[in-house]
Amino acid sequence: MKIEKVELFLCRLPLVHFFETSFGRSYDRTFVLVRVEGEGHEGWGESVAEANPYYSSETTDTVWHVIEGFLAPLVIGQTFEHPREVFPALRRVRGHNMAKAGLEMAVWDLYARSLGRPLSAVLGGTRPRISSGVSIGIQDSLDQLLEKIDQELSAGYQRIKIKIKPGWDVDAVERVRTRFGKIPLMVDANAAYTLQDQPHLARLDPYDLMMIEQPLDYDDVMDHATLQKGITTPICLDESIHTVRIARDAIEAKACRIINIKPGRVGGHRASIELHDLCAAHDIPVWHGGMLESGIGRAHNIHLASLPNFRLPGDIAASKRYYQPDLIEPAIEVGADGTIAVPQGPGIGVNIVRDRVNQATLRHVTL
Ligand code: OSB
Ligand code: MG
Repeated sequence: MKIEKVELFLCRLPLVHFFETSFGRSYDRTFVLVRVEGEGHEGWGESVAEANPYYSSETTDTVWHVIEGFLAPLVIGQTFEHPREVFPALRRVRGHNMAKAGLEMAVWDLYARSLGRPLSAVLGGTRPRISSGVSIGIQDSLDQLLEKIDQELSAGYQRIKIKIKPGWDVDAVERVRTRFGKIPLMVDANAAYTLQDQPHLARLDPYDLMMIEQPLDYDDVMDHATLQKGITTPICLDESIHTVRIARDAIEAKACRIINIKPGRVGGHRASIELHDLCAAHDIPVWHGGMLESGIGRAHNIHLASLPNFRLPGDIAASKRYYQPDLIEPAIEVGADGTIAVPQGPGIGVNIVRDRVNQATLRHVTL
């Protein structure tokens, strides 16, 4: 399959509801879409970098710069037998996994479309529906948080994740448990604590949380291993897992019992499959994270989450929780049982509404 053309779209969409984590509140989402063309087919990817370097050091501007200047020239005019060859072809460029993933995932879509097969089948997915959970940001009050959780449970979601930070943690969990009992519940700290907070984090242990996600720094492994020895709540790593190699080290060091896979963080579908397989071999359950993607990135996530070791509900929820309207038709919907159907059409299996993409576009380039 020859890659003939790469297009980038810098887009911005307003969020249906603001989203607050330990590093701040956002009311909209800026992201880069990647469209590739080859041999009469197209493919779409979405880079999960945000406008600011708070979750990750990459931003929409670095993604643009790196794809335009360094990654696109490594694929345009090249022929790939299979999309698994793309990530290794980008190896000269160190890091910039979110930029690589946007491009690499577009080529997987292109390839699956050219075969007329759903992306999940090409990735090795085995389930027709995936389990869906929600990630609920920090709210203005605990009452508002309880209200939101109530709505999401009524909508059928299979697990609730709440964002925590110092000052919004043990009390929030206490209120949620008192009100909702034994629901599947977890927390995500987005690196808001240090090892010195261990006694405080141990106060979460009695609440029987499924896990605490990324309590310590974004580039740390060993402090997490120390922390895990001192608390009973399982640690799940998100930000720290930049590569399959770091995951291997983290598992070896017992720094986590669960791993969150986001293809954008590790460089795309190929690296995600390797990470998935590594975790399966060590009996580490994985789940699919989310980055407030539009329907394009979300559709990719659904296909990947159909692989067998995605044993826990992920942060992949209905389009209407994020964007109204979404960039795709039909919108992603969640059934009353809290599952999402894996689209069965070719590639990512959703239609991209070009008028909506154009409306959301701030900048465009054809390479
Ligand atoms: O840490 O998982 C995270 C969103 C943006 C950046 C980081 C994270 C998140 C989420 C949202 O938790 C998950 C979603 O897309 O619903
Ligand atoms: Mg997280």
